[in-house]
Amino acid sequence: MLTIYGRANSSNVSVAMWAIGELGLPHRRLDYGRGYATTHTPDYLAMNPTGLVPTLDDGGVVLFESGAILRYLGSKYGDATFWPTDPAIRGPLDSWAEWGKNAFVAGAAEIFYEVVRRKPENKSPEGMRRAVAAVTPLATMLNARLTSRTWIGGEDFTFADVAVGHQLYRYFTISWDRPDLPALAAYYDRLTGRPAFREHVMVSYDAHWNTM
Ligand SMILES: N[C@@H](CCC(=O)N[C@@H](CS)C(=O)NCC(=O)O)C(=O)O
Repeated sequence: MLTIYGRANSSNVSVAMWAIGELGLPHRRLDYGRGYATTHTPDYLAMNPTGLVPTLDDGGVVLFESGAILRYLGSKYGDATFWPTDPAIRGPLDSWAEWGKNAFVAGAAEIFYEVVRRKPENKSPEGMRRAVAAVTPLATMLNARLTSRTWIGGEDFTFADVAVGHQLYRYFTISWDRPDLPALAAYYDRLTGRPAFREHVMVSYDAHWNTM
């Protein structure tokens, strides 16, 4: 039985939970993090010295960093489609996974902060312009990748889709003047057809309004 420590409304927790859902793994998730059980205890910090969520405990194997958790789950429990064993196939997918968890997350988070998290008194047209300028080239790059593909790798859904796609629920449901990127929009539609995406990624972000 896997244990995930982390609140369901965290996008990083959603990476771990979506992977768990796709792989059909028995698990329990404990509500830790902002608004729930504190992570600032010696016991939690011994598992995850960052004091952030998620943390995974798999029978005493303890990991933090959602990208590392995704790769651990893929390599231990994924089949050769979700987690290709051939480095020549997995490596290029991992480029997208790494980009998704770093560059795309950073750009998408800026928009989410501007629209949802910032208190009205901390919002500014300049902040919004900066956020749009940050995310638009990234979304455009993703759109180009998806123009001729069903999933990030091609015909098969893989770990790279989890690393890239987990930001898209917020990206497509917050209110902003999104660039017109049809392949990206179609990809998001396909993601919403996946039960594990609906359960673990399409989670209310109401608790995030006006928190910074
Ligand atoms: N790079 C880390 C970032 C983790 C992170 O920033 N987690 C946020 C939630 S998305 C957090 O723990 N926030 C504080 C809290 O909930 O107490 C990862 O990918 O796991």
